[in-house]
Amino acid sequence: MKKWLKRIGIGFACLIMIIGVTVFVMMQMSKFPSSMNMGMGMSGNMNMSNNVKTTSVTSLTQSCTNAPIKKFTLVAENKTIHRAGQKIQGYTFNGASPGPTLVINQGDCLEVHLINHASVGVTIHWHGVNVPNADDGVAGVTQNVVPPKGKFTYRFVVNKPGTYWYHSHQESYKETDGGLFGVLIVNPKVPEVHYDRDYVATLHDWGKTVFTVNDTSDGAHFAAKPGEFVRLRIVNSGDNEHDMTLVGALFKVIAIDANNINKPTDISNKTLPIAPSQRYDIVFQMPKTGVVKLINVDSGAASQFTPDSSAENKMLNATFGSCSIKINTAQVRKWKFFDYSTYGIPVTTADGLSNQTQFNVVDNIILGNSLGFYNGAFTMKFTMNGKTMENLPPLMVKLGDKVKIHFDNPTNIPHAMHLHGHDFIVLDQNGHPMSGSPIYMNTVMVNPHESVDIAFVANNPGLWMLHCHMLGHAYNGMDMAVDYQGVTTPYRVGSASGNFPD
Ligand SMILES: [Cu+2]
Repeated sequence: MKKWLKRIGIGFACLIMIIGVTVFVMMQMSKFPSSMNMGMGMSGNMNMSNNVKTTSVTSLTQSCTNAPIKKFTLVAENKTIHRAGQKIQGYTFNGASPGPTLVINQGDCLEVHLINHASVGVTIHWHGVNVPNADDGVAGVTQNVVPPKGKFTYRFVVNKPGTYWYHSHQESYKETDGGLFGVLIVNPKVPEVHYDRDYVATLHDWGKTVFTVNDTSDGAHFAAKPGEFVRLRIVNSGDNEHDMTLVGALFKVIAIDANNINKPTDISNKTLPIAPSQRYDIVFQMPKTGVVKLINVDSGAASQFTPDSSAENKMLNATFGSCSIKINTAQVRKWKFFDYSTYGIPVTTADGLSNQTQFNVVDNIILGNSLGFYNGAFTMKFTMNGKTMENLPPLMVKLGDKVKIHFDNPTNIPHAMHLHGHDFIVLDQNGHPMSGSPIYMNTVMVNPHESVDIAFVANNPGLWMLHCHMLGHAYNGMDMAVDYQGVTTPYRVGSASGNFPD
């Protein structure tokens, strides 16, 4: 009997020891110290020479003098969102998800009053807009998180027309995925393309089984008459690539990520692989039969939901016009992917970037993943050059630098790499230079076992994030900073401030 008690005692002591060690290890492995200067990276920036003038992100704002001011109010709230028969505990702007589509004109000053009625801190990041740094909406880098009952005003001029979107950049894997996003349309001063109808299709993932176009999981419907030209702005606000194809009409891809394609040609029987956070603007003419369908033929997460892989995922479909159309989905699934590297016609770029440019900053980033303790759990960590965000030094640049980044993905997991504050040009894929229109993006997909070279001109001083827009990957480590020399931030990331940008 005593022997048994002794054994139980030893067992109990061992158990306590194991729990103690686990808690200690998890504390050591938590992502952030209680306060971290993320803008400067963990390595700090102490070797900055004394004669470099410092500028705080708080002063990197923009005057709206002479620009027409367009005012909007966005109220963030907790809300139960009903999709596909499920009740999702999510968040809304102005009671809806997506939030309101904000429409302004090129050259307008966008003034947005964020009012936070949600139970969590919120910010707004203006995805794809090259905002002044103070308006970038990254909690702990460009501002403090707006707490429950708090307010914040974003104010900046938008000079480039196109399709953009906005979303929270505080715990974005919860808040953006949970509904805090909407679309921003900037109309050009001089019309660039003719269209009679202007529609938005926002593709969103609600967990692994529910998908929506705008606010519906039953397939969206848009009115359009035979012969009319339709501009469709496809925005992927979700965490997965979505493979979309148009059936019933030829179409042109006129812009990717609000960057116009030079001389786009007609496309048929091709599938658009739309990466998380990307925007594809397409234009098509309604046929005489009066019906066109945008259908989803994902080979990724959405198709795993589709019980029969020869069928399309109807949640992510949209119909234009009112007749019915019979689609041989098995056939459509065989269509090739649209290849932006050969689309359109080459032309000299406004910023002068090309494969011939002499770059004065060159960086190589190897995307990876490994198992380990992170965010207080044993999980898959996502890394750049083997490191997670708190250990990644920033890429330091100065105004006017010509910067080239080589992304290499030797893994089986795709990554959608997003740079804040700049448009970057895609120079090369897997060692093959681009042969069509210059392609500028805000997010580039780096597929498994592929490499991509991008480049940008450092023309927007600040502290900018470079991260995977598969927000679960960003949450698990795949973030770093591109920092302009001399720019500092008074904000901190971590539990002391409550700022958690991803
Ligand atoms: Cu990723």
